[in-house]
Amino acid sequence: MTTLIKNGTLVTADAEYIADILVEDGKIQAIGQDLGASADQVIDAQGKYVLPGGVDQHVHFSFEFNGAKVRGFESSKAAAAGGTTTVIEFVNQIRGKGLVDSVEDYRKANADGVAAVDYSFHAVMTDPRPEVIEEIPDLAKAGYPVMKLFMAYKGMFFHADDDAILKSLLKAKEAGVTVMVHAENADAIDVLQRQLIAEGKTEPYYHAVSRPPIVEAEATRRAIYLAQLADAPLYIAHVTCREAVEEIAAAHSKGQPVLGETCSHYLVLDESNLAKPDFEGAKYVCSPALRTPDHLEALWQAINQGWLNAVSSDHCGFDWKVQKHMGVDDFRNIPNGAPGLQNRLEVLWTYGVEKGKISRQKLVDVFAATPAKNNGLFPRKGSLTVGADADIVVFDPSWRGVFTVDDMLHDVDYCSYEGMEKIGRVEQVLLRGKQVVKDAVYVGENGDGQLLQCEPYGLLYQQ
Ligand code: DUC
Ligand code: ZN
Ligand code: ZN
Repeated sequence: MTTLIKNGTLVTADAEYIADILVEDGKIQAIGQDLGASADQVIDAQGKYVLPGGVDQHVHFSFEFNGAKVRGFESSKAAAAGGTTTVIEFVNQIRGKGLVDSVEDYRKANADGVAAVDYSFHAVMTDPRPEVIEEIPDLAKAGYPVMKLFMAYKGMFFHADDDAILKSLLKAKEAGVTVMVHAENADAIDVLQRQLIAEGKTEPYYHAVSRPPIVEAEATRRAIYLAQLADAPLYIAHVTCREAVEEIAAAHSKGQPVLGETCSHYLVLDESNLAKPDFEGAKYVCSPALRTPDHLEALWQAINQGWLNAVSSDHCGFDWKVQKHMGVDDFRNIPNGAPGLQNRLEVLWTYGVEKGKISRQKLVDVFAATPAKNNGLFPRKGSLTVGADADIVVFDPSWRGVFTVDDMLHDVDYCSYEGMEKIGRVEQVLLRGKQVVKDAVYVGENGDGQLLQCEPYGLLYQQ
């Protein structure tokens, strides 16, 4: 089966040019002019942009919060519909089980044969016994070379203290495993939350008040110092504020291998969403919290500076009607997380490229190329090069409309960007050569995705 994508403007992380792409056996076979006159299928991309399929290095299909569980891998078709052809999911280590076994057992039961796009995992260490720390190098051998620790969430089983983080950093660097942290000061949040609840401040808006930028900045700085102590690279998940960016930038300027990501919602939504009436604000309860508008500009700048090298979705599919309402009397019980798997590219295009915040090359860089590098998947993923997987998006920049839940395939009863302007849309998507989006309609199926083997030390790839 051969497919020719002709007359499109190819956009990669470092170039833009008009060319045809010939796809054969799931790979990019050739890039050039006047290719494949006899291709089985032809997609005319005249007037459209042709991008590598996105790599979303931060999604949740198994996160649980006070017994509420997010939508699973069945909903990964939303990724394909939004131009993301690779997802990397966080899997909590099961107490009493090893890191690799926890991921493998979860994968077999939940992802294999179900995922609609290609996939891999980050192990979340929850049980830092000495033998678990010793096991960290096995993650690299198993193809899961980026692990995560939660500095936030005091009292929850996945919370990690400094002891676990330092030991992980020391062991991880031996094997090329990258440590990623969710950086928020769990004790400070707990104190502020108790105080607010005691004052009767129970509404969703107080979620943001209970975890201000400084709790993120403090944990970011602490993690950076621990990484310095261990002489190990460090990756900061979902950076949301100027203060945390400044910590990363300072470490970076000293030559310390510290980088981070931000997420689509932190770039375009702000804490005023949490104040929406009739409990609507609960839709926007995610952690770290949405910030005041001035922080958004700092994040765009950090992307352009390279301190934040990826934009993820942190997709977390809790519904509003039932699950978010668990916290109707106490914001602490609102499941943390917001859906966004399908929206990353169109948000970055509309509010990044169209508003002049980032170039098209930078969009491809943070949407596809660098998340692929971070996770040891480049150039197989995130690039338009001969021999790469034919994960390709044809994007129509002339489309105009709005984001709406009616278009979402994420199986949740709301869209985080409901009613917001949308410029451009994902029109065609190939996943390893198979067309999974045709004329903006999802035509793939669960099970189209394949497990990926990630190579260790993706983060240092970029130093
Ligand atoms: N924050 C979220 O908002 N959702 C999932 C996990 C997290 O830390
Ligand atoms: Zn997190
Ligand atoms: Zn997350």
